[in-house]
Amino acid sequence: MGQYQQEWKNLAIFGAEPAFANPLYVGRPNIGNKQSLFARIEDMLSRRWLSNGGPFVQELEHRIEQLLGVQHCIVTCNGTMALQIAARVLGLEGEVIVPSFTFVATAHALEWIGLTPVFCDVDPLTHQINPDEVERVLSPRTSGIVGVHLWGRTCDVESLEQIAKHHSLELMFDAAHAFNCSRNGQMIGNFGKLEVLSFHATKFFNTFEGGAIVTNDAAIAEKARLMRDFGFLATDTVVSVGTNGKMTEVAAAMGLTGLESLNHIVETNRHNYKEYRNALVNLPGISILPFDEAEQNNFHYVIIEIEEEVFGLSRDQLLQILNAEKVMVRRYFYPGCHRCEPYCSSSKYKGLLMPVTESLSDRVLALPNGTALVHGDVEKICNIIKMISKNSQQIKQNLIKTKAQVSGV
Ligand code: T4K
Repeated sequence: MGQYQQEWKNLAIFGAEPAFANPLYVGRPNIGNKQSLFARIEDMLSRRWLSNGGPFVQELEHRIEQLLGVQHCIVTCNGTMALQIAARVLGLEGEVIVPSFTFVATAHALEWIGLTPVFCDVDPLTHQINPDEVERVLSPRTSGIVGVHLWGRTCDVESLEQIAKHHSLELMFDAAHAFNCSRNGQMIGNFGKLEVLSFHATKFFNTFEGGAIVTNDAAIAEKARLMRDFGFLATDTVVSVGTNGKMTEVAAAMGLTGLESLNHIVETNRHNYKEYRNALVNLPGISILPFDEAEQNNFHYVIIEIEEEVFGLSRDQLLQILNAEKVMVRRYFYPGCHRCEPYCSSSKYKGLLMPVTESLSDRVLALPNGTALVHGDVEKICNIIKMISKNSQQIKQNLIKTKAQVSGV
């Protein structure tokens, strides 16, 4: 399979058989040891304790606190709910600044609870929230900033801390991509007032659906625990408004099982990322987003940028060609939150331009990674991309011809 060679005429987009029999997905879940999971589920069923702060949830919170060196972990039913609870715990009101180049949940979580997400642009090299842009969109109505550690690379925490301090703003982080990552040797989870994690099925580490708020502030942790459970302090004692953000025992069982395989997942991701990097690094018109290897990384998101003029094909053409080969690359996070509903149709956001976000969301592709890939898959994907690069002009002309034939022009 490693020797896989393909002629451009034999691309599936021109009618040949796809290179892969089964689709290779970005976000294919990493599954730990099944026997270990089944044993935990057996325990859970025997004790008939399925939710509401059961032993697996407590153990998972403890394990995550240890792993991240953080004092409090409050696990939730998903990352979006954790963001909503977090924003309420911090008492955010009015406007909250978020990068536009992120998964739409970062903005929706705020909008959902009646806040106004104010979008700012990102840095073209790192893709992270740009502190200068944060300052540019500040207003008297701003109450907080949600930094995002996009792709598990970390954002400029120190500059955001300075801005937050200077303007008396709350600062929290959407660390949905950054579980088990560090910044300057400090684990993500320890920055801002709190950080939010996602343990969705497609993430590096999953609990089917799940998330967490992590913080070193005991008062914040206490409020978050109450809000996660309808505001119940004890049986029959409701002391605050709350919601149902609880994680189930079966989700926590999946998490505890996943933690046992964490090193294996990181090593697999690192190996795949390096293979992609070595194969694609010198391809004209393709650049691969680096990881800072002095830090701890999960190596989950392998991100490439396509410069159409140099590569010879657009990002969307490359996506179509690879998808036809059953390599299900994704154009995360197209088209940028400010160009999604309800924001793009709202008068509040009229005329909003985010040049870097718009350019990146037209250039970026996420490649498959994780333990679902088998030996040889990455090499085969890279060989296809190399062949496309070498023959981009003929492929482009034939794509145009094929399109013309299909539309009968
Ligand atoms: N903040 C950020 C920065 C985030 O990225 C996210 C979530 C959140 C906040 C919110 O956290 P959660 O509330 O989700 O915990 C996926 C995930 O649904 C989403 O969790 C994630 N970010 C986002 C980056 O990716 P989609 O729309 O790409 O999902 P979908 O269904 O297209 O799945 C992606 C691929 O994964 C599919 O092509 C197939 C594969 N897949 C998926 C599932 C669920 C599988 O192979 N097996 C599976 O079980 O959003």
